[in-house]
Amino acid sequence: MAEKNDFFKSKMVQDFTKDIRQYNLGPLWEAIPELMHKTPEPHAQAYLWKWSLLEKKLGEASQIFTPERGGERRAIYLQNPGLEYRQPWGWASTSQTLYAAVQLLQPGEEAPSHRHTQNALRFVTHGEGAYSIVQGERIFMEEGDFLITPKDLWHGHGHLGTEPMIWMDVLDIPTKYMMGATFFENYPEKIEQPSLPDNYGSQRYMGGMVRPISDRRPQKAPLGSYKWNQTLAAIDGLSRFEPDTYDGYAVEFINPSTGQTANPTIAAWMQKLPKGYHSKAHRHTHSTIYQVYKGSGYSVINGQRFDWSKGDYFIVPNWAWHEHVANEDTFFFSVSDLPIMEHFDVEREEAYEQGNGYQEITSEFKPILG
Ligand code: GTQ
Ligand code: FE2
Repeated sequence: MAEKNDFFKSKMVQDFTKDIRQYNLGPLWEAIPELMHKTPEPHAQAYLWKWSLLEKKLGEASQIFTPERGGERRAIYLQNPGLEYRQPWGWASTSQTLYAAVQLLQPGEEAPSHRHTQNALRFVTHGEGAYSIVQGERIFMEEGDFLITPKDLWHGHGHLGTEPMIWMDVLDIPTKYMMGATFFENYPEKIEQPSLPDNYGSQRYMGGMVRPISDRRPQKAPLGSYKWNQTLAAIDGLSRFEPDTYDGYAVEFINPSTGQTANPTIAAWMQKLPKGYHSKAHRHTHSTIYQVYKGSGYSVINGQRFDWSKGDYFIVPNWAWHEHVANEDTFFFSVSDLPIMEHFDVEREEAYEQGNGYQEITSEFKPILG
Protein backbone atom coordinates (compact mmCIF):
# COMPACT_ATOMS: atom_id res chain seq x y z
CA MET A 1 0.00 0.00 0.00
CA ALA A 2 2.80 2.39 0.96
CA GLU A 3 4.46 1.55 -2.30
CA LYS A 4 1.33 2.50 -4.21
CA ASN A 5 0.94 5.85 -2.41
CA ASP A 6 4.57 6.69 -3.04
CA PHE A 7 4.08 5.96 -6.68
CA PHE A 8 1.09 8.32 -6.93
CA LYS A 9 3.03 11.02 -5.12
CA SER A 10 6.00 10.64 -7.41
CA LYS A 11 7.08 13.57 -9.53
CA MET A 12 6.47 11.61 -12.69
CA VAL A 13 2.79 11.02 -11.86
CA GLN A 14 2.24 14.51 -10.41
CA ASP A 15 3.74 16.19 -13.48
CA PHE A 16 1.74 14.06 -15.87
CA THR A 17 -1.51 14.73 -13.95
CA LYS A 18 -0.87 18.46 -14.16
CA ASP A 19 0.03 18.17 -17.81
CA ILE A 20 -3.17 16.49 -18.96
CA ARG A 21 -5.41 18.89 -17.00
CA GLN A 22 -4.46 21.76 -19.29
CA TYR A 23 -6.01 19.86 -22.22
CA ASN A 24 -9.33 19.38 -20.37
CA LEU A 25 -8.45 15.80 -19.64
CA GLY A 26 -8.91 14.20 -16.25
CA PRO A 27 -6.82 11.74 -14.24
CA LEU A 28 -8.98 8.83 -13.16
CA TRP A 29 -6.30 7.84 -10.62
CA GLU A 30 -7.21 10.93 -8.60
CA ALA A 31 -10.97 10.74 -9.12
CA ILE A 32 -11.71 7.10 -8.42
CA PRO A 33 -11.82 7.22 -4.60
CA GLU A 34 -14.36 10.08 -4.77
CA LEU A 35 -16.40 8.78 -7.68
CA MET A 36 -16.53 5.08 -6.93
CA HIS A 37 -16.68 4.55 -3.18
CA LYS A 38 -17.87 1.26 -1.74
CA THR A 39 -21.25 2.54 -0.51
CA PRO A 40 -23.09 5.86 -1.04
CA GLU A 41 -21.29 8.89 0.39
CA PRO A 42 -23.70 11.70 -0.45
CA HIS A 43 -22.63 15.32 -0.16
CA ALA A 44 -26.08 16.04 1.25
CA GLN A 45 -25.95 16.31 5.04
CA ALA A 46 -28.49 15.35 7.65
CA TYR A 47 -30.01 18.71 8.58
CA LEU A 48 -33.02 20.29 10.30
CA TRP A 49 -34.81 23.62 9.74
CA LYS A 50 -36.92 24.94 12.63
CA TRP A 51 -40.42 26.13 11.81
CA SER A 52 -39.91 29.25 13.98
CA LEU A 53 -37.13 30.35 11.62
CA LEU A 54 -39.07 29.60 8.45
CA GLU A 55 -42.17 31.35 9.75
CA LYS A 56 -40.17 34.45 10.62
CA LYS A 57 -38.42 34.57 7.24
CA LEU A 58 -41.67 34.01 5.33
CA GLY A 59 -43.18 36.92 7.26
CA GLU A 60 -40.23 39.13 6.30
CA ALA A 61 -40.45 37.98 2.68
CA SER A 62 -44.12 38.94 2.72
CA GLN A 63 -43.17 42.54 3.50
CA ILE A 64 -40.64 42.63 0.67
CA PHE A 65 -42.04 40.53 -2.18
CA THR A 66 -45.36 40.21 -3.87
CA PRO A 67 -45.75 37.42 -6.42
CA GLU A 68 -45.28 40.16 -9.08
CA ARG A 69 -42.06 41.32 -7.47
CA GLY A 70 -40.64 38.01 -6.34
CA GLY A 71 -39.96 35.79 -9.29
CA GLU A 72 -43.64 34.87 -9.40
CA ARG A 73 -43.69 32.71 -6.28
CA ARG A 74 -42.89 33.77 -2.74
CA ALA A 75 -41.00 30.61 -1.91
CA ILE A 76 -37.96 30.08 0.29
CA TYR A 77 -36.16 26.83 -0.32
CA LEU A 78 -34.33 24.56 2.07
CA GLN A 79 -30.69 24.63 1.02
CA ASN A 80 -28.71 21.64 2.17
CA PRO A 81 -25.41 23.07 3.53
CA GLY A 82 -23.48 20.12 2.13
CA LEU A 83 -24.59 20.88 -1.42
CA GLU A 84 -24.57 24.64 -1.61
CA TYR A 85 -21.74 25.31 -4.00
CA ARG A 86 -21.52 21.97 -5.70
CA GLN A 87 -22.68 22.42 -9.26
CA PRO A 88 -24.42 21.04 -11.15
CA TRP A 89 -26.85 19.62 -8.64
CA GLY A 90 -25.95 21.47 -5.49
CA TRP A 91 -27.93 24.61 -6.23
CA ALA A 92 -31.42 24.74 -4.68
CA SER A 93 -30.94 21.19 -3.50
CA THR A 94 -32.46 19.96 -0.28
CA SER A 95 -31.37 16.45 -1.15
CA GLN A 96 -29.22 15.53 -4.14
CA THR A 97 -32.28 14.96 -6.30
CA LEU A 98 -35.08 17.06 -4.76
CA TYR A 99 -35.87 20.68 -3.97
CA ALA A 100 -38.16 21.54 -1.04
CA ALA A 101 -39.46 24.98 -0.15
CA VAL A 102 -42.08 26.82 1.87
CA GLN A 103 -44.37 29.10 -0.11
CA LEU A 104 -46.63 31.84 1.26
CA LEU A 105 -49.56 33.38 -0.58
CA GLN A 106 -51.46 36.35 0.86
CA PRO A 107 -55.23 36.82 0.43
CA GLY A 108 -56.00 38.36 -2.96
CA GLU A 109 -52.62 37.51 -4.46
CA GLU A 110 -52.14 35.50 -7.62
CA ALA A 111 -49.10 33.45 -8.61
CA PRO A 112 -49.21 33.38 -12.44
CA SER A 113 -49.75 30.16 -14.37
CA HIS A 114 -46.78 28.41 -15.96
CA ARG A 115 -45.57 24.93 -16.78
CA HIS A 116 -42.23 23.14 -16.62
CA THR A 117 -40.60 19.77 -16.99
CA GLN A 118 -40.10 19.47 -13.24
CA ASN A 119 -42.64 17.35 -11.39
CA ALA A 120 -44.12 19.27 -8.47
CA LEU A 121 -46.18 18.57 -5.39
CA ARG A 122 -47.52 20.59 -2.47
CA PHE A 123 -48.37 19.76 1.10
CA VAL A 124 -50.62 22.28 2.84
CA THR A 125 -49.47 23.24 6.33
CA HIS A 126 -51.28 26.51 7.19
CA GLY A 127 -54.49 28.25 6.15
CA GLU A 128 -57.43 27.76 3.83
CA GLY A 129 -59.12 29.53 0.95
CA ALA A 130 -56.26 29.43 -1.53
CA TYR A 131 -56.36 27.26 -4.62
CA SER A 132 -54.00 25.87 -7.20
CA ILE A 133 -55.44 25.96 -10.69
CA VAL A 134 -54.03 22.90 -12.49
CA GLN A 135 -55.06 22.35 -16.13
CA GLY A 136 -58.20 24.44 -15.68
CA GLU A 137 -59.30 22.92 -12.36
CA ARG A 138 -59.25 25.06 -9.22
CA ILE A 139 -58.12 22.79 -6.41
CA PHE A 140 -58.91 24.40 -3.06
CA MET A 141 -56.41 23.71 -0.33
CA GLU A 142 -57.01 22.79 3.29
CA GLU A 143 -54.48 21.86 5.96
CA GLY A 144 -53.09 18.37 5.50
CA ASP A 145 -54.05 18.17 1.82
CA PHE A 146 -51.56 16.79 -0.66
CA LEU A 147 -51.59 18.17 -4.23
CA ILE A 148 -49.71 17.14 -7.34
CA THR A 149 -48.60 18.97 -10.46
CA PRO A 150 -46.74 16.44 -12.60
CA LYS A 151 -44.51 17.76 -15.39
CA ASP A 152 -45.83 19.92 -18.21
CA LEU A 153 -49.20 20.71 -16.59
CA TRP A 154 -50.23 24.39 -16.43
CA HIS A 155 -50.53 25.65 -12.87
CA GLY A 156 -50.98 28.89 -10.97
CA HIS A 157 -52.15 29.81 -7.48
CA GLY A 158 -54.78 32.23 -6.16
CA HIS A 159 -56.19 33.06 -2.74
CA LEU A 160 -59.84 33.86 -1.97
CA GLY A 161 -59.47 33.48 1.82
CA THR A 162 -58.59 35.93 4.56
CA GLU A 163 -55.43 34.57 6.21
CA PRO A 164 -51.93 33.89 4.85
CA MET A 165 -51.68 30.46 3.27
CA ILE A 166 -48.50 28.42 3.56
CA TRP A 167 -47.56 25.13 1.94
CA MET A 168 -44.53 23.00 1.22
CA ASP A 169 -43.39 22.75 -2.40
CA VAL A 170 -41.34 19.80 -3.62
CA LEU A 171 -39.93 19.55 -7.14
CA ASP A 172 -37.30 17.40 -8.83
CA ILE A 173 -35.40 20.58 -9.80
CA PRO A 174 -31.86 19.28 -9.05
CA THR A 175 -32.48 16.12 -11.04
CA LYS A 176 -33.78 17.94 -14.13
CA TYR A 177 -31.01 20.53 -13.80
CA MET A 178 -28.31 17.85 -13.74
CA MET A 179 -29.94 16.11 -16.70
CA GLY A 180 -30.03 19.32 -18.75
CA ALA A 181 -33.73 18.71 -19.26
CA THR A 182 -35.34 21.93 -18.03
CA PHE A 183 -38.12 23.50 -20.08
CA PHE A 184 -40.24 26.34 -18.68
CA GLU A 185 -43.09 28.32 -20.22
CA ASN A 186 -45.35 31.10 -18.98
CA TYR A 187 -49.07 30.88 -19.63
CA PRO A 188 -50.22 33.36 -22.29
CA GLU A 189 -52.44 35.17 -19.77
CA LYS A 190 -51.54 35.91 -16.19
CA ILE A 191 -53.49 33.07 -14.64
CA GLU A 192 -55.47 30.32 -16.29
CA GLN A 193 -59.26 30.63 -16.03
CA PRO A 194 -61.29 27.65 -14.77
CA SER A 195 -62.50 25.27 -17.48
CA LEU A 196 -63.61 22.49 -15.12
CA PRO A 197 -65.73 22.54 -11.94
CA ASP A 198 -63.81 23.33 -8.73
CA ASN A 199 -62.26 20.32 -6.98
CA TYR A 200 -63.35 18.17 -9.91
CA GLY A 201 -60.82 15.32 -9.52
CA SER A 202 -61.04 14.80 -5.79
CA GLN A 203 -64.85 14.66 -5.95
CA ARG A 204 -64.96 12.32 -8.93
CA TYR A 205 -62.42 9.90 -7.50
CA MET A 206 -63.19 10.17 -3.76
CA GLY A 207 -59.63 9.42 -2.79
CA GLY A 208 -59.01 6.89 -5.53
CA MET A 209 -60.85 3.81 -4.30
CA VAL A 210 -63.05 3.77 -7.40
CA ARG A 211 -62.83 5.49 -10.76
CA PRO A 212 -65.52 7.10 -12.87
CA ILE A 213 -66.43 4.65 -15.64
CA SER A 214 -65.24 7.11 -18.30
CA ASP A 215 -61.68 7.06 -16.90
CA ARG A 216 -60.40 3.62 -17.78
CA ARG A 217 -57.10 4.75 -19.30
CA PRO A 218 -54.01 5.66 -17.30
CA GLN A 219 -53.73 9.42 -16.79
CA LYS A 220 -50.96 11.63 -15.47
CA ALA A 221 -52.96 13.24 -12.68
CA PRO A 222 -56.52 11.92 -12.51
CA LEU A 223 -56.58 12.98 -8.88
CA GLY A 224 -54.99 16.38 -8.28
CA SER A 225 -55.51 16.54 -4.53
CA TYR A 226 -55.64 14.01 -1.74
CA LYS A 227 -57.78 15.31 1.10
CA TRP A 228 -56.51 15.18 4.66
CA ASN A 229 -59.67 13.59 6.09
CA GLN A 230 -59.34 10.67 3.67
CA THR A 231 -55.63 10.24 4.35
CA LEU A 232 -56.34 10.29 8.08
CA ALA A 233 -59.11 7.69 7.69
CA ALA A 234 -56.66 5.41 5.85
CA ILE A 235 -54.08 5.80 8.62
CA ASP A 236 -56.69 5.18 11.31
CA GLY A 237 -57.54 1.92 9.56
CA LEU A 238 -53.88 0.86 9.47
CA SER A 239 -53.40 1.86 13.11
CA ARG A 240 -55.57 -1.03 14.31
CA PHE A 241 -52.72 -3.38 13.42
CA GLU A 242 -49.02 -3.70 14.18
CA PRO A 243 -46.90 -0.75 13.10
CA ASP A 244 -44.08 -1.10 10.57
CA THR A 245 -40.69 -1.62 12.26
CA TYR A 246 -39.18 1.47 10.65
CA ASP A 247 -42.07 3.74 9.71
CA GLY A 248 -45.00 3.27 12.07
CA TYR A 249 -48.27 3.57 10.15
CA ALA A 250 -47.32 4.89 6.73
CA VAL A 251 -49.24 5.27 3.48
CA GLU A 252 -48.01 6.34 0.09
CA PHE A 253 -49.95 8.64 -2.23
CA ILE A 254 -50.59 6.88 -5.54
CA ASN A 255 -52.00 7.61 -8.96
CA PRO A 256 -55.27 5.64 -8.88
CA SER A 257 -55.22 5.05 -12.64
CA THR A 258 -51.82 3.32 -12.62
CA GLY A 259 -51.11 2.27 -9.02
CA GLN A 260 -47.73 4.03 -9.30
CA THR A 261 -46.50 6.91 -7.14
CA ALA A 262 -48.67 10.02 -7.59
CA ASN A 263 -45.68 11.81 -9.16
CA PRO A 264 -43.40 9.78 -11.44
CA THR A 265 -40.13 10.83 -9.77
CA ILE A 266 -41.14 11.79 -6.22
CA ALA A 267 -42.66 9.46 -3.65
CA ALA A 268 -44.86 11.10 -1.01
CA TRP A 269 -45.97 9.50 2.25
CA MET A 270 -48.05 10.35 5.25
CA GLN A 271 -47.23 8.44 8.39
CA LYS A 272 -48.29 8.28 12.00
CA LEU A 273 -45.90 7.43 14.80
CA PRO A 274 -48.00 6.85 17.92
CA LYS A 275 -46.88 8.32 21.23
CA GLY A 276 -44.01 6.25 22.63
CA TYR A 277 -43.19 4.61 19.28
CA HIS A 278 -39.48 3.92 18.74
CA SER A 279 -38.61 2.60 15.31
CA LYS A 280 -35.63 0.42 14.68
CA ALA A 281 -32.78 1.86 12.64
CA HIS A 282 -32.11 1.07 9.00
CA ARG A 283 -30.66 2.72 5.93
CA HIS A 284 -31.48 2.75 2.24
CA THR A 285 -30.26 4.24 -1.00
CA HIS A 286 -33.04 6.81 -1.31
CA SER A 287 -33.03 10.00 0.70
CA THR A 288 -36.06 11.44 2.50
CA ILE A 289 -37.20 14.97 3.38
CA TYR A 290 -39.64 15.16 6.31
CA GLN A 291 -42.17 17.75 7.37
CA VAL A 292 -43.34 17.34 10.96
CA TYR A 293 -47.05 17.93 10.41
CA LYS A 294 -48.02 17.25 14.03
CA GLY A 295 -46.26 16.04 17.16
CA SER A 296 -42.78 16.06 18.63
CA GLY A 297 -39.91 13.70 19.23
CA TYR A 298 -36.48 13.04 17.80
CA SER A 299 -34.69 11.12 15.11
CA VAL A 300 -31.21 9.63 15.30
CA ILE A 301 -29.36 9.99 12.00
CA ASN A 302 -25.93 8.37 11.84
CA GLY A 303 -25.65 8.65 15.63
CA GLN A 304 -26.67 12.31 15.76
CA ARG A 305 -29.85 13.26 17.61
CA PHE A 306 -32.24 15.66 15.84
CA ASP A 307 -35.04 16.96 18.08
CA TRP A 308 -38.10 18.06 16.17
CA SER A 309 -41.51 19.50 16.84
CA LYS A 310 -44.54 20.59 14.82
CA GLY A 311 -43.66 22.45 11.63
CA ASP A 312 -39.97 21.52 11.44
CA TYR A 313 -38.33 20.09 8.32
CA PHE A 314 -35.43 17.66 8.25
CA ILE A 315 -33.60 15.45 5.82
CA VAL A 316 -32.19 11.94 6.05
CA PRO A 317 -29.51 11.66 3.34
CA ASN A 318 -28.86 8.59 1.22
CA TRP A 319 -27.58 5.53 3.04
CA ALA A 320 -27.73 7.20 6.49
CA TRP A 321 -28.76 5.08 9.49
CA HIS A 322 -31.92 6.52 10.95
CA GLU A 323 -34.61 5.81 13.53
CA HIS A 324 -37.52 7.89 14.86
CA VAL A 325 -38.89 8.34 18.37
CA ALA A 326 -42.29 9.98 19.02
CA ASN A 327 -42.90 11.83 22.30
CA GLU A 328 -46.55 12.31 21.36
CA ASP A 329 -48.77 11.19 18.50
CA THR A 330 -46.81 12.36 15.48
CA PHE A 331 -47.61 12.77 11.80
CA PHE A 332 -44.84 13.09 9.22
CA PHE A 333 -45.39 14.14 5.66
CA SER A 334 -42.36 13.00 3.70
CA VAL A 335 -41.02 12.92 0.17
CA SER A 336 -38.27 10.81 -1.31
CA ASP A 337 -36.48 9.95 -4.52
CA LEU A 338 -37.33 6.27 -4.19
CA PRO A 339 -38.97 6.17 -7.67
CA ILE A 340 -35.72 7.49 -9.18
CA MET A 341 -33.66 4.87 -7.34
CA GLU A 342 -36.05 2.13 -8.40
CA HIS A 343 -36.07 3.34 -11.99
CA PHE A 344 -32.30 2.98 -12.14
CA ASP A 345 -32.40 -0.26 -10.12
CA VAL A 346 -30.05 1.01 -7.39
CA GLU A 347 -32.34 0.88 -4.37
CA ARG A 348 -30.93 -1.17 -1.48
CA GLU A 349 -31.92 -1.38 2.15
CA GLU A 350 -30.11 -2.63 5.23
CA ALA A 351 -31.24 -3.20 8.82
CA TYR A 352 -29.07 -1.94 11.67
CA GLU A 353 -27.94 -5.07 13.47
CA GLN A 354 -26.01 -3.76 16.48
CA GLY A 355 -27.57 -2.56 19.75
CA ASN A 356 -30.79 -4.56 19.19
CA GLY A 357 -31.40 -2.33 16.17
CA TYR A 358 -31.01 1.01 17.96
CA GLN A 359 -28.11 3.40 17.43
CA GLU A 360 -25.96 4.88 20.13
CA ILE A 361 -26.38 8.67 20.29
CA THR A 362 -22.96 10.32 19.89
CA SER A 363 -23.92 13.97 19.26
CA GLU A 364 -26.84 16.38 19.12
CA PHE A 365 -27.78 18.64 16.25
CA LYS A 366 -28.04 22.34 17.17
CA PRO A 367 -30.47 24.05 14.79
CA ILE A 368 -30.07 27.67 13.75
CA LEU A 369 -32.87 29.65 15.40
CA GLY A 370 -34.30 32.77 13.84
O1 GTQ B 1 -45.49 27.01 -7.22
O2 GTQ B 1 -45.18 26.55 -9.30
O3 GTQ B 1 -41.23 26.46 -4.93
O4 GTQ B 1 -42.67 26.44 -10.17
C1 GTQ B 1 -40.62 26.32 -7.20
C2 GTQ B 1 -41.00 26.32 -8.53
C3 GTQ B 1 -42.90 26.58 -6.57
C4 GTQ B 1 -44.74 26.71 -8.17
C5 GTQ B 1 -41.58 26.46 -6.23
C6 GTQ B 1 -42.33 26.45 -8.88
C7 GTQ B 1 -43.30 26.57 -7.88
FE1 FE2 C 1 -44.35 25.75 -10.96
